[in-house]
Amino acid sequence: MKSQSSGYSVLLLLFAFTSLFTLSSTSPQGSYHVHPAHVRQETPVSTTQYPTPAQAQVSLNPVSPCLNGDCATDTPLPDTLPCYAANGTTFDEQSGSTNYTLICDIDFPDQNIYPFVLAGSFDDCLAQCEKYNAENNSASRCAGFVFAPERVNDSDDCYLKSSLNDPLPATIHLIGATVATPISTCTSEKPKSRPSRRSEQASTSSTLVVQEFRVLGSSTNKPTTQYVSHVPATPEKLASSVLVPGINTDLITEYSIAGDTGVWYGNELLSSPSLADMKVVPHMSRDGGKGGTINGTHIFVFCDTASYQINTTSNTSLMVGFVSSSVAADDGMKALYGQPLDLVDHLGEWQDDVGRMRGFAPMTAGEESFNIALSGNGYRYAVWPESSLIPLNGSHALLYPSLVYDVVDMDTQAAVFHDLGNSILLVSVDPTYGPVATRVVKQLYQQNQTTFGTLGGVRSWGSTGTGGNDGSVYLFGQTDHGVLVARTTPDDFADLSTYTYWNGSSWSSPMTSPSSNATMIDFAVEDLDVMYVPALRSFVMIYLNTLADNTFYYRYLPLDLNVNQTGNYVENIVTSQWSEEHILAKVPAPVEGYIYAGGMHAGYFGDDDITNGGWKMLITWTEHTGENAASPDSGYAHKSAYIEFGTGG
Ligand SMILES: *[C@@H]1O[C@H](CO)[C@@H](O)[C@H](O)[C@H]1NC(C)=O
Ligand SMILES: *[C@@H]1O[C@H](CO)[C@@H](O)[C@H](O)[C@H]1NC(C)=O
Ligand SMILES: *[C@@H]1O[C@H](CO)[C@@H](O)[C@H](O)[C@H]1NC(C)=O
Ligand SMILES: *[C@@H]1O[C@H](CO)[C@@H](O)[C@H](O)[C@H]1NC(C)=O
Ligand SMILES: *[C@@H]1O[C@H](CO)[C@@H](O)[C@H](O)[C@H]1NC(C)=O
Ligand SMILES: *[C@@H]1O[C@H](CO)[C@@H](O)[C@H](O)[C@H]1NC(C)=O
Ligand SMILES: *[C@@H]1O[C@H](CO)[C@@H](O)[C@H](O)[C@H]1NC(C)=O
Ligand SMILES: *[C@@H]1O[C@H](CO)[C@@H](O)[C@H](O)[C@H]1NC(C)=O
Ligand SMILES: *[C@@H]1O[C@H](CO)[C@@H](O)[C@H](O)[C@H]1NC(C)=O
Ligand SMILES: *[C@@H]1O[C@H](CO)[C@@H](O)[C@H](O)[C@H]1NC(C)=O
Ligand SMILES: *[C@@H]1O[C@H](CO)[C@@H](O)[C@H](O)[C@H]1NC(C)=O
Ligand SMILES: CC(=O)N[C@H]1CO[C@H](CO)[C@@H](O)[C@@H]1O
Repeated sequence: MKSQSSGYSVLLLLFAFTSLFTLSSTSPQGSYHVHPAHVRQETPVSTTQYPTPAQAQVSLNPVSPCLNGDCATDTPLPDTLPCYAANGTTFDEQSGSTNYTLICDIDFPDQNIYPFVLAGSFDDCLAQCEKYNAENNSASRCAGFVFAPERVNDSDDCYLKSSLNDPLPATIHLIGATVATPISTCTSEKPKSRPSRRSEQASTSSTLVVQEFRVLGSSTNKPTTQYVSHVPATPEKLASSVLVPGINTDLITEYSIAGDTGVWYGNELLSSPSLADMKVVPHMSRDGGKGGTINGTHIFVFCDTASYQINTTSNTSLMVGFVSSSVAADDGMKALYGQPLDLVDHLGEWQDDVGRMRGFAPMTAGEESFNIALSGNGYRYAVWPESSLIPLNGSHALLYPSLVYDVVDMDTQAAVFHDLGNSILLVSVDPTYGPVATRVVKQLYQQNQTTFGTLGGVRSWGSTGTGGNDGSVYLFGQTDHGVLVARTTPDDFADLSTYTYWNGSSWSSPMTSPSSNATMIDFAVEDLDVMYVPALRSFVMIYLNTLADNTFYYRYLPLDLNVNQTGNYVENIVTSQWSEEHILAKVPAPVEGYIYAGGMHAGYFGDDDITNGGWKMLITWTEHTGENAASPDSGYAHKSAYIEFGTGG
């Protein structure tokens, strides 16, 4: 099982730059003067070692397969291109090994690998970045670079960047390029472009402000010490003719759900299950971790999850299980006391007493059989829940996990993810066995379609009020230039023909094209939550942009919107004007990479929660620890923070 490694391979587009201030004030043209601030970074800033094969695949991966038909065509190299033409485009570097995204006139201060590099051209600067990575691929990475064409052949015209935090506008002309970097299996849709800086004024004098932001720390995993003693269903073995590499969507749509996948919550095979002790308490390493609240249970849903058996006598670890999704629930409400979350894996998650998991999202027999036969060779189907829970009613919520065909090059560990649309999970909580998902639709949207729902959605409660079964369900569709919105009803969400799409003026049946400009917001986001905030009588969105800048942002609709809770109040998200962008929280930069899978955990603070009339909000995200997945710190850290809002004048 190759697993945790491919867990490392989604790329993100990053950016590169140098502070203009530093550039212009400390590196006058023709001078070899070196500012102390630069000297500080003379040696590569990060010397993190990648201890496992899984993590060693931090190599430049090819940019994602062309999704949704929005592939950039190869662009001429930008030395001669005007910046506005190059801004944000992706190009295939001549070597054919790496795709870059160009960003003009933006800098990332204080993250230079060297004080500066002399380069004869943009191409040369790019080549130095590649050379650095070729030679130093187990130590720090060149995440991108900026080139100052006006200083060409001066000493300080090329700056290699070890990371891409805090992008700032530059005050001299810079052409930067950012390389694709592996990040998370949880992110099958890659960031593709920078957000527009269009600023929209709220049409109100009141503003929403952040009064407090406190990082709580890394969540701990507490697996149960018991499991449901049952004989697992024997996996179906398909004919060898279908167990061959290559996309075959019949494996998704034409087979029933495999009996040994999905959380065990009781079935006809075992009328009186008995609980038995686990022989070992497995160690977990897992990606993602957004969630939400169902009738008082706070659940967290993860993507690729490995479980390990740690032998403390021999000091060895053995991966015993690997599933493309798993689930845990809050234990003890620690965030109420300002502490990191404790998460517990429930009884129904275990296949056996040594810690093999059944997975959260049920797999079809086609997907399962294929993975058993071919995942060792680098081919597998994955079902990745990536959004926060979309409330459905008082007992259920929805998730629209993406369906992905993952191909890993077993030599380089480079992974390519083929987006195969999405699926629908109906999620509830079994009092004994824990959170459980039913895969009510095997494949909803298909390859090359906008996967409405995978980015999340928002519930519009009807006349029976919060938790009822009327009203509408709004679903977000991620594109490289913004977010489209679809709508369906709580009765008909499993029937794609009931979905209508916002086309800029009304809800109409034909699916909006991925290039449609009828967006709720006209910039790309990596993660998004939109919620109604009763205390404001308005809506708030929180999101991570595609700049990998370790920052949560928020926007809101005019406060005291004339929303009528019993009307179609959520429609305001496409008809009203969102405010300009505000910073919700700047998260300390992780040891490695940057934060992702950032979301709001709706309802954590009960009546004080922002979604229930209060001002408090729990946010969570995931980052890489730089550690071995089997180590006590695991490969991923799921973190949380407490936010308190207020209003300003
Ligand atoms: C670069 O991106 C383009 C368009 O997305 C794609 O066709 C090409 O194969 C990519 N090149 C590499 C080396 O990944
Ligand atoms: C490039 O894009 C950034 C961000 O949108 C913008 O600030 C900058 O002015 C653009 N540069 C050019 C030359 O168009
Ligand atoms: C910069 O230097 C390179 C090699 O030294 C040379 O080929 C190139 O013509 C120079 N460029 C300019 C603009 O002087
Ligand atoms: C742990 O390792 C020791 C020493 O190699 C071995 O004797 C023991 O059987 C192992 N325990 C398990 C549970 O595998
Ligand atoms: C176990 O292995 C780790 C890493 O190889 C080492 O740092 C640690 O000291 C070892 N512990 C024991 C008890 O041997
Ligand atoms: C919510 O949970 C309680 C038990 O804690 C249960 O009595 C109630 O029926 C549940 N509500 C719904 C809508 O399922
Ligand atoms: C919520 O919706 C699900 C799916 O339609 C349904 O099975 C369940 O009974 C509903 N729960 C309530 C409390 O109405
Ligand atoms: C999606 O697009 C790719 C590339 O254009 C194409 O090869 C494939 O057949 C398309 N798939 C579907 C289901 O339309
Ligand atoms: C949106 O849909 C409505 C109703 O189907 C139609 O009349 C209108 O022309 C559409 N607008 C656009 C911009 O497509
Ligand atoms: C969206 O807007 C862009 C820029 O104005 C334009 O090039 C594009 O054609 C528009 N897309 C559609 C589907 O109208
Ligand atoms: C909201 O709408 C309902 C139904 O249209 C109406 O009966 C009610 O008076 C409205 N409430 C407010 C506060 O406008
Ligand atoms: C090409 C390049 O920049 N290589 C560097 C790799 O790292 C060592 C030190 O760790 C530098 O000395 C090399 O110059």
